[in-house]
Amino acid sequence: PRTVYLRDYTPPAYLVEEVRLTFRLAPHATRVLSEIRFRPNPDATGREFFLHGEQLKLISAHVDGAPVTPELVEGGLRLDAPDAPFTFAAEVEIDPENNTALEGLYRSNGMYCTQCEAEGFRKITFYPDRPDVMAPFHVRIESDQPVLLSNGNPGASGEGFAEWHDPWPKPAYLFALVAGDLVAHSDSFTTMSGREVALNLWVREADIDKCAFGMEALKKSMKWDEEVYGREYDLDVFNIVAVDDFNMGAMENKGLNIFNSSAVLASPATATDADFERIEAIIAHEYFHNWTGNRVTCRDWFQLCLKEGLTVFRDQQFTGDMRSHAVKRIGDAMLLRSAQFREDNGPLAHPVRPESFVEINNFYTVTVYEKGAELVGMLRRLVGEEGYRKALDLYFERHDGQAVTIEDWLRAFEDATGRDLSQFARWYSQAGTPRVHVAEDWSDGRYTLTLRQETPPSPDQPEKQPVVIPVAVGLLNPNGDEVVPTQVLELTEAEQSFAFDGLLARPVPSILRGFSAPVILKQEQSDETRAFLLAHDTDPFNKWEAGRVLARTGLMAMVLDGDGPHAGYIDALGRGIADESLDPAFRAQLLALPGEDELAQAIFETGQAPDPTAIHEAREALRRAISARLDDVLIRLYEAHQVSGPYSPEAEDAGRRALTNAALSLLSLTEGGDRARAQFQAADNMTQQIAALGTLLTIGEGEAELKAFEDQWRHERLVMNKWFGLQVAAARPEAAADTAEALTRHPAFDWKNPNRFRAVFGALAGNAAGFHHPSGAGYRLLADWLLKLDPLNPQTTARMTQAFSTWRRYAPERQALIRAELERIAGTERLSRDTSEMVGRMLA
Ligand code: HT7
Ligand code: ZN
Repeated sequence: PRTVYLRDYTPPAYLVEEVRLTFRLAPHATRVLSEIRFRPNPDATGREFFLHGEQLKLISAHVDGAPVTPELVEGGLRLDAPDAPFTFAAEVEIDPENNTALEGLYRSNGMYCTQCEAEGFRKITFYPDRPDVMAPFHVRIESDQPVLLSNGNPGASGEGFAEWHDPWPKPAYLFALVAGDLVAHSDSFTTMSGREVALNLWVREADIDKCAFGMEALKKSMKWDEEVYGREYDLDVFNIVAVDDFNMGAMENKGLNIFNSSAVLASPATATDADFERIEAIIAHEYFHNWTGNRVTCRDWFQLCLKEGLTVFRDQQFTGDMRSHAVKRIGDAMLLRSAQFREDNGPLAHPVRPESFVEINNFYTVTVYEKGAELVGMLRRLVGEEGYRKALDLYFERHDGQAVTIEDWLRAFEDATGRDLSQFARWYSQAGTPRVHVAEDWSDGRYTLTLRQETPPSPDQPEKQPVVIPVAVGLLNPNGDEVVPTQVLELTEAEQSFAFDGLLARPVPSILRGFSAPVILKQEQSDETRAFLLAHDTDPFNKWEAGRVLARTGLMAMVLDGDGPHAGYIDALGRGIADESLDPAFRAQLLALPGEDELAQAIFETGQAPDPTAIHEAREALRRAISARLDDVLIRLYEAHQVSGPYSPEAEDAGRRALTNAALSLLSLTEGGDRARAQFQAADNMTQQIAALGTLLTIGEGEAELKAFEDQWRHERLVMNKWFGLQVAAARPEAAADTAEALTRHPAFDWKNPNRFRAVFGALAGNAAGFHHPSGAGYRLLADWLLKLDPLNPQTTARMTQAFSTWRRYAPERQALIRAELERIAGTERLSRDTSEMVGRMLA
């Protein structure tokens, strides 16, 4: 397969003035008629007329009304085209029913829907399927399905047809069409200039009771984008459709967002607090793309972080504003460290702006999204809130209607703020997580912090240059009072010192406050200092971080040195969770121990091979010790923070439930399952019900409740995904693969549905000790199923191969087992381009 390089970019030979599409929908033989008005691009370097097209049956083609016979080549067609404006028309036939890859036009539960990002439009018709070709679209849909939707504003409609017009020029990846038997939850929004926008959330009739929350989230997002970014919506309607078969979370198609039903449907009985928060964030994310992605789009797919990093940053800000900034920041940092640092420090490492790809779908990664968002956050920290808003205003004003690059983005910041960002630009091109080493000096009343940065080599990048790292620092005196409030030190050199004068005593530093940069801090610190910061730090992130580091180092000592649980840590934790001045959601985060994968990576960083079994046992032993030593506090927390009254997914109640459920899970280790059983019986919402069930399964109980849960929810597919996943997640290490395998034989295991497949196999990969069990059964089972899925759905398969990406961390026996599975996958005939690229990179 061909590798595409950023350096090879050339502008399109022809631009599109306007597109007219007619869809005659039929399950196996949909006809797509296109009329595309082209004009030569004055900025092009060549005049070759090439249209992308895949899996299309060409029925006829015309240029300016005259029949033509294009040359059909791999990936599209070629034609001798005029060096002047002309209209190309084509009729093609496609087979949505047999489209199992869920890319292009496909069917889900009898409804027609599309997914075109990144390169799916070429499976719908012949077109220059590249994001720098933007055009207004007219669409006519002919079908007997009752609801017919496309992008933009509605036009004429009648028996068996509907027309849509999207006046805003857009790339083909934002095209969407939906046709199905759907009902709408409708509302409206009045924009800041007084325009009325009709809002509809389209779902299957049985799901109409799960729409209210998503609709509220949409209205909040529209208002927030006006207030915080000055961005107004620009069409008469905004439609969202829920679809069961979907490869990712949701898609921001212009005026017609398509959502994985798991990312939009929620009712108190069927969705957890975490689901509600995720749904609010995804609705916001897709809506925010209307400006950051749609009105201003990417020149090419290498610039993906231009829209994704920025839009993730915006949705993070939104969630912080709606809920708690501190709790959100901790959650984001946990995700970055667990998933992005893992990617950045392994064989799949790539820059936030990659320089080559074989299959672009493989680059919708945590690096592009989450590290991409961190880069926006750092820019904001460096230029300040006001400078950031000025830069964004300039970016929108300058580039509205354009397809642009990271250079354009950074230039808007430079021009708006006068700051030189040439060194900052390295963050976009250099892969790997920088390490920042801290050295301290205290003499004659002067405190000096010396920071040294280094970024380890990554694939294709042996040498790294220093980057600009904003390090937010505050200083506390020995009594725990803050003597130097937070200031941002700019680390630009390989090594740099920063002095603080006028201090009466040697201070305790609180470094990288708010997790001000996506780096790994290397700092010698005693457990006493960590406990001191856990008690006194005024920065909520670093307060939490102090507890996290205490837990992590204690756990590592248990695994590596055979230590017992550290009583000092448990006591400091007990004081933290009992502190009523702290938000319950924050205290729930204090109670969450580092995950097994995080510990594996931390041990690997010390130069040793992690043993997932030993890590699991140490973590369980620490949980039991916390349960035994803090049982009084935990019981008090559990009882005092119960939520009374009707369920609300808002942050305050959700925080109380997070705290009581964390306490419940720990308490059950010494108390047994009675408390959890009682909670399961009494639960009137999914958060309480599933937390109780998970607690029971983890202690080897809950068989009856598991059955009752299945009986209650067998007709709710989103809830059943939880039922499938929970059993695998809670399985003992030696039983995890068998549990997953048994579930694949359950009649409701619809493996072609990505949500169901991920429920079982995502949970298997997430059960670290189970997946890495020395028998190798977890590896074999996952590889078997990935090979089964690959011919049908390469995108989801390739994504899930990442479970194997950490293989080089482990001892030789485990490495050999994983390597054998990766080689088995790589050696399979007709493996998809997607999966082949992923396993190839992992084996390289
Ligand atoms: N921009 C979208 C990314 C995407 C996608 C979504 C659904 C299915 C396949 C997809 N491929 C790429 C989602 C987003 O970031 O908002
Ligand atoms: Zn996005």
